[in-house]
Amino acid sequence: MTERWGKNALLEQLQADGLTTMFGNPGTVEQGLLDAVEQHSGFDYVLALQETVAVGIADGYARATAGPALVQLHTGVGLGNGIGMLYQAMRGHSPLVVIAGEAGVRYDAMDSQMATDLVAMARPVTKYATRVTHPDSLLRVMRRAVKTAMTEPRGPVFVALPMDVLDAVNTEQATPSTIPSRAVQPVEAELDRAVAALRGARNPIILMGDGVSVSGAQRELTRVAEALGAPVWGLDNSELNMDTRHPLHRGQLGHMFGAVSRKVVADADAVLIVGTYTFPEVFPELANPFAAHAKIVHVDLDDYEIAKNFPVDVALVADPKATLAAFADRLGAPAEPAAAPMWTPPALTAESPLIEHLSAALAATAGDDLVLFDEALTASPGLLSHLPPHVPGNYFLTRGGSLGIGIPGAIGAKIARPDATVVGVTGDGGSMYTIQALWTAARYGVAAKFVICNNQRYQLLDLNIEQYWRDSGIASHTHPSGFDLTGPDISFVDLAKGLGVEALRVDRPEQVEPAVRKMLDHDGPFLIDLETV
Ligand SMILES: Cc1ncc(C[n+]2csc(CCOP(=O)(O)OP(=O)(O)O)c2C)c(N)n1
Ligand SMILES: [Mg+2]
Repeated sequence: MTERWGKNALLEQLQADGLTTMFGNPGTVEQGLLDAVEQHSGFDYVLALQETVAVGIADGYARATAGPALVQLHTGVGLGNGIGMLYQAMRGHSPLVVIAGEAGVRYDAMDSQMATDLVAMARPVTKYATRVTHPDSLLRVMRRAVKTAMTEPRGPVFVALPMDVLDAVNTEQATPSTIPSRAVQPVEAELDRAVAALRGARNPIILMGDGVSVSGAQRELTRVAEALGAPVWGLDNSELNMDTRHPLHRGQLGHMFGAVSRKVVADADAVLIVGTYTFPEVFPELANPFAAHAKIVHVDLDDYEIAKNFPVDVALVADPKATLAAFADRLGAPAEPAAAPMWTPPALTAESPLIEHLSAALAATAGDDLVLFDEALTASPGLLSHLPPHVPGNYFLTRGGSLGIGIPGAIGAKIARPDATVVGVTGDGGSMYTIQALWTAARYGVAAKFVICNNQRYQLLDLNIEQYWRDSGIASHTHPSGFDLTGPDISFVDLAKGLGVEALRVDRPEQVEPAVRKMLDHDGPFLIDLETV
């Protein structure tokens, strides 16, 4: 039996699981662990200056690798700062393995400085939250945490690590965590029932989400859509689940108002829901929006999400890839989807918004290895106008409704995929939640690129309140002053430079192309402050 300190055993365990990059922000109760990280070969510590940033970078890294990512936070105060970003990681099923230090189990009864119930804090924003209380179960608990994070449906996990547990002698053996396969296909009779419900529908529709991309089922989904002739809508859809240029791809249902989704699904006589819940909106319809005679088939690995709000006819807890392939075969779909989708970019004129010019310039300059981290919000349609997402793994949309992922997410993606061109696009509002992430990019030479869509306002809030006024019969009037970001001007160029990142302001169409070229040619992180007023 090998004897070493718990903190060293922990690093061996993390290494066995390939978790050798630690995104974090330290404090005194993690000093022993960080000391060990420095001395243990093969570990990288990536310092973030605020915990939201650490979680955001890890989230981008996990999304770009489709694997787990390790986050170290500083006890309750650090975990508290990370909670909002952890919420979006949980909604997005990111397998983040979050650890936080604590003074020690021996101090439990003292209720002294920094003491708090970390597990209770973490529980609502994680799939599993626990605390190691005995040195003999440190690695056992870590393996359970990694397994839980990585088992579909995936999600963030949290482990509190008291210092006296890490400083005790540990004799456990480090060994890779077991990740159960959930590549399960329903039995024949269930497949037949599902296909019978869908086949022959006159007005079928498909509602898809990220369960498709997690399972790598894009091709199978397209085969089924083509066989049924069903339009496909994205719901909990933040990655590339279907080529957005495909003629059957209809786009994204909004995340705000259930009335919008109701209109889309009301006339369908067959609905295939796959890899999403219904409906991921802030103000969803309370009444069942599906037609009474509609046949509903729901395929997901997350049993909790199936029939969560409305009954379905055929409910299959199953892997989308295997199941959709079986559907497609039964429906007689060819093995491959039809020929490459036809798509032509919209015309660009001097009057087009600058974000469309930027989209066109990026499309002309960057290749298919362009990875977009899209937190552009109201500028997102313009951003995608010449860059319709179509490569699996190269498009990441913000999720969970929590702002601030644009810059750190792009940094995490670039750390994960150093050879790709990674561009994070965010707003003047969204960027300011995590702007200090630029410092981390500069410090580690992470050559991600950033675009701030600067309209000097929280425009989405302006649009939403106008909708609220319309729905409530309230006459339009002055918007709340809290939606307005004019004065003082935020100088993103100065901010970026102050944090070590080169930057340019762009406010005229003719500046866009040279600025994009300069950004992509620059061999480090680079920021464009783009006027989008
Ligand atoms: C952490 C967090 N705080 C506040 C909000 C509320 N919120 C939603 S959209 C928005 C405005 C975003 O502004 P910006 O990023 O500039 O994009 P724009 O709406 O102007 O396109 C705000 C504040 C949120 N979603 N998340
Ligand atoms: Mg804005």
